[in-house]
Amino acid sequence: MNNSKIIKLERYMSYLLRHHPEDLNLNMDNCGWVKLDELITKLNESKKYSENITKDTIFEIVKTSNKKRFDTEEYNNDIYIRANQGHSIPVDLNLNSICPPDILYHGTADRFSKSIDEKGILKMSRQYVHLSSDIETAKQVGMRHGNCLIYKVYAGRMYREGYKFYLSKNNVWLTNFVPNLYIEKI
Ligand code: HQG
Repeated sequence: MNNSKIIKLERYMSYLLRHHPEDLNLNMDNCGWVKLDELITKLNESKKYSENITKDTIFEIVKTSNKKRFDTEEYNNDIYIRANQGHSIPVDLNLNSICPPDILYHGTADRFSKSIDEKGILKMSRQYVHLSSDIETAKQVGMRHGNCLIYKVYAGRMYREGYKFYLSKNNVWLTNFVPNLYIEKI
């Protein structure tokens, strides 16, 4: 598969595994895992792709995904795949709450700033608010929405005051809500 087809397939896998497994009638367990064989069979049956999708195609995506969006695991002789973060459907990612760095960043669009300044950073349609430990990643996330605006999040202070933080396997910081008293525009 050429690069642009791989990117398109990666995007569709994110859509399926984070938001809409029912689009291909995938059986997903409550931790977000889907059998790899089932995913491949149903992708091929969907006739969305002119080339045959194989295990190698999917493993290439898992390995080369710039954000390491997917994880695989073997259980009872079957390989399972799931998204590391970004879900809008409720899944249990089995993450333990850990102490975050003092400062994290959230990239957004400037048109959301009035509402964010008022209500804080909400998870909106996703399971968690997504934060990064570096400004560059926040910039890229924000640019997806328009004119990028970056908030500094006083995560250490939040943690000490009882808020929980989680780190996904691909190093995205997750939390349930960031009240406006812990944010500052940069
Ligand atoms: C904004 C991508 C108004 C929030 C990224 C964001 C990330 C508010 C948008 C991951 C608000 C939701 C998640 C409020 C928050 N009023 N707007 N009170 N509170 N918002 O896409 O964080 O590339 O659901 O700032 O890299 O942009 O797909 O969240 O702009 O890691 O792997 O509401 O998705 O990963 O947008 O992105 P999203 P996000 P992938």
